[in-house]
Amino acid sequence: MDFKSSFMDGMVGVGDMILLESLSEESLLVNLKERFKSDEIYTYIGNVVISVNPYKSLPIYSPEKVEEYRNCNLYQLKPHIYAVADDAYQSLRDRDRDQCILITGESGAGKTEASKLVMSYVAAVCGKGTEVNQVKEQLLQSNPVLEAFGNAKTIRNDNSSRFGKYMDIEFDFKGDPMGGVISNYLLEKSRVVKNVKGERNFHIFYQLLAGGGTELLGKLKLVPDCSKYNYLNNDPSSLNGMGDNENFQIVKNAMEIIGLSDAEVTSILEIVAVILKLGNVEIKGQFQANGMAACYITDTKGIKEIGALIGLDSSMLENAFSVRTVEAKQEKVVTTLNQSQGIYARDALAKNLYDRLFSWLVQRINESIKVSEFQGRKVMGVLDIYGFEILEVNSFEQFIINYCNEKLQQIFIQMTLKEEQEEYTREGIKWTRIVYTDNEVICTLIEDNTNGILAVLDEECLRPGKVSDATFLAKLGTKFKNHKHFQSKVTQNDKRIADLTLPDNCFRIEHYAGQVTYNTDGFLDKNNDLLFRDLSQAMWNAKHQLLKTLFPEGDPKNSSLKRPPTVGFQFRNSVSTLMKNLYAKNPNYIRCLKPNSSKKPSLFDDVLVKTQILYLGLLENVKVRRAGFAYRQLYKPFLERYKMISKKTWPQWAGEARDGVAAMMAELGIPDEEAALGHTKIFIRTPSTLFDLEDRRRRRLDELATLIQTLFRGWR
Ligand code: AD9
Ligand code: MG
Repeated sequence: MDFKSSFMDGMVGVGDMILLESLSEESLLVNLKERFKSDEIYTYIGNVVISVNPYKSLPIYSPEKVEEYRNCNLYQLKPHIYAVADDAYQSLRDRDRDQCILITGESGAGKTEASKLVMSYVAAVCGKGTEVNQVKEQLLQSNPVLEAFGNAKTIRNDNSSRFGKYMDIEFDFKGDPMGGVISNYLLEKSRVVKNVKGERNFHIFYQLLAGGGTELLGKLKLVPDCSKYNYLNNDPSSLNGMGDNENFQIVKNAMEIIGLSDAEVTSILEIVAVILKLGNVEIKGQFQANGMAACYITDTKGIKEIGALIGLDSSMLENAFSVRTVEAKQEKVVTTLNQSQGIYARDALAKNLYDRLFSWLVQRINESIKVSEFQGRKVMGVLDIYGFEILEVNSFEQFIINYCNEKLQQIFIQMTLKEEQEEYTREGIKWTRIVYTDNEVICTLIEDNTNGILAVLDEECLRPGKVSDATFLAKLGTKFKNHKHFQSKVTQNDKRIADLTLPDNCFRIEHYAGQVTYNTDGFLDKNNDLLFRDLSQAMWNAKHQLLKTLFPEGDPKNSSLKRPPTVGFQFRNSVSTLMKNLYAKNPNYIRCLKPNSSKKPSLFDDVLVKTQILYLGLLENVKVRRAGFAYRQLYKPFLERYKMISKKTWPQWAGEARDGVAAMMAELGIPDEEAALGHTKIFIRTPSTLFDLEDRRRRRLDELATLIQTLFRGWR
């Protein structure tokens, strides 16, 4: 066993990759693989924890494990997510520093599981007592509810989060949890109306049908059979083994714990039922006597059931699916919708209903778990947000998701550097500037207020006249034709760039994580996200209280309300708020890796993992940590480990640990610039110096063992 393996006793591979001897993407990969094969799924880069999804249950999350990691020093035990959670919690409680836990990684890498492990660890180690326990229960039970409504089975993950989530857990001065606040980001609402082979709609639809029971389903006029609903994917392979019935009971129980009343739960489920029924409303096309295309609803039974559920005359709804009223210069102009416009209106309503219901649910949970201002408030924020996505066809959603990841990478680099700098300052060590790859130029390309891609998109959405995805793309082409991270084929003057393999309707961005080609079809529509006014007015007219509150713009009093901000604009603003929020806290990172694409245990796909190492910027991360000082340790444990290699400190050093370490370094001839002495820690610049210390230690231990054996033989 060489140094690398023995540094932390009983360790497979290197537990902290800062100490890898040779540094390359390949060496990180080999190390992670070696550890994964022995079920060591956690590995550090300094205080960042890398987690490789085991796809099987490991015996490492027991209450005994929680006890082991409680109040331990990050480096005393094997790398574990609990160690990071504990470090964050201790720092919050004892050093009064707000914390954030940033969890990143691609779909299926284990972010949501990681966030739950952190939450359950913190819940296990923080305060006790009936009231505190109730708060903990509510915070934890928000997970199954939000997962039921916000997660779905996808090809990549059976329980994929289709929204971004940031949760602030609030503690009092003693470190007891008081409550929390959840923020949600951009739900993938297109899933409500779109079937993809092998994927499902949001879990709640199937859960309700499987677990609702005769009485409830009877009231909602639903049948317990997914195949009867057009919005549900009926591919049997996607339905098996999901435990929908059991999960529905769990979700109902969780809603009760959170404090939702029976009436509220019924209201929520009524809206879920309405959405299922909307999917079955069949819209056909016809021509009117004047030759204009129009549409009509073939079977009015479904629409009557919807009307009955929400307390609305179904003719109003029928009307909203077949005409559109536009007000121009105080005059109302009514136009008929053709079949595809009618279908579009129906689907738009279903998507909007679901999206608004989801946001309402988050707000409702917040009402239950929020606490009024109190003194000594400390916060731990947990971020579980969609990872970087490169799909076969990348659309507006991927653009937004990847922009968010670009920002997270930026903040990751900035905060790692900031943290390094702060630690050096705290310890009184001379600061050395670190060279690193900056992705600011890509962030600016996307988000710049006037010249970014999102700004151009908004400009196109708000511009009167003939605008389309194509005019948007052409504008981008002209604006960024010389940008080194942007490529497209067509410019405004329709000058084609011949040597590009890009399709005409696409642009490409060179992200920090790799190239992504975005198809602009639907960009304007998705960014606008407009709901025909006839639909929102119909919804507002319903007697169903919850439904009514979801459509405030349907109130005639609000009809002069300004156009709602675009999706891109809102997202950019919420990301900016999030970044400010994170920046003010002490960061803790969990970076999740997915070992294979088939969700199988014990399978490690080298190519797949290497891609993730690359785009998570792990090598960059190690380099940044190593650029200043690769290794640091408190004086006492350092002296304990190495005291045998110096005559001055062996067998015992009587004075201060710091002086002992200084004496040892002087005796070994290690220069100041290689080993800097801070106020509480020693900082070692290059790993080879540490390897050398470790070699000396091992040789010395061998000598001592031989000596003891000789003595022992002598005695016999
Ligand atoms: V997505 O971007 O929301 O699609 P996540 O959140 O990164 O994705 P998730 O946490 O849902 O992935 O993990 C996917 C699946 O991997 C889980 O449902 C578990 O079956 C499995 N998993 C993840 N982490 C662990 C773990 N620590 N131990 C065992 C795990 N299984
Ligand atoms: Mg998730």
